[in-house]
Amino acid sequence: MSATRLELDVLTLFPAMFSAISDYGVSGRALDRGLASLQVWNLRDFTTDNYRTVDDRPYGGGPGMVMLAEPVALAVQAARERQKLAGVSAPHVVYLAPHGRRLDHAMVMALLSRQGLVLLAGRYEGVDQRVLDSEVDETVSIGDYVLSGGELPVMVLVDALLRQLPGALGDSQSAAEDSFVDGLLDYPHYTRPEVWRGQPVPAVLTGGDHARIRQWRHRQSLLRTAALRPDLLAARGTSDEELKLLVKEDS
Ligand code: 9D3
Repeated sequence: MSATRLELDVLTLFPAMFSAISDYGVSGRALDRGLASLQVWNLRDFTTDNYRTVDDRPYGGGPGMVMLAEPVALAVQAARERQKLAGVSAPHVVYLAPHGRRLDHAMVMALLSRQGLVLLAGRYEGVDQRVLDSEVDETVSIGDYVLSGGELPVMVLVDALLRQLPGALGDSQSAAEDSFVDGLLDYPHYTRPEVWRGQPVPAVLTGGDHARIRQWRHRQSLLRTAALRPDLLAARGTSDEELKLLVKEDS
């Protein structure tokens, strides 16, 4: 038994945007290493008229345009067929839209437990509801602000997924040590020089006592979370050991 690679299909009107995740950094490396496979489909290639039309005016009137159901349905079908050839019989279909459930770390991990994902990025005012009703399993938002389309949200989600795959991060990093995994914000970081414009690095970090360093960082994470995100701290609670750490001034 070995972990099988994550199969990802993206449906978009702007496939070129996805070089931002396939060609750079941790996400690009994860794909190069074959930890996941990413197929990007151009919805315009699934149009059925000579003008390659992908949108039309909304029934009932109102501003903007709506993406046609048929090209989306044909693209979802193509993605399902590719996933089947890759060994995924029933991929989870996710639509990125402002009305979706807000993405968080728990949702990333839940989506990661799927063998395959089909990710639909909308443009204009959205996609004809009928194809969403018949093809989409889950609708996801990345936060309460208005973007120009679903491509950046798809890339945010794919980046968050790929960095969790075993082998995606370098030896010195670990997804398990990421902020949010234990419900706390990250501690502050320092690098050379040891004194910069009169400001020294906290002495504990240059002292070589690794148990003390670990305690100091844990305390800094607790203090930062309490100050900046009390909601996160309330949600996870605080252990007796952590309360002791907080009052202990010299750690
Ligand atoms: C006035 C109604 N608008 C909804 C807030 C229309 C609308 C605006 C922007 C419909 C789609 C979009 C494009 N946004 C996305 O596709 C999107 C998105 C976002 O804008 N914010 C946070 N998460 C997401 S996921 C997809």
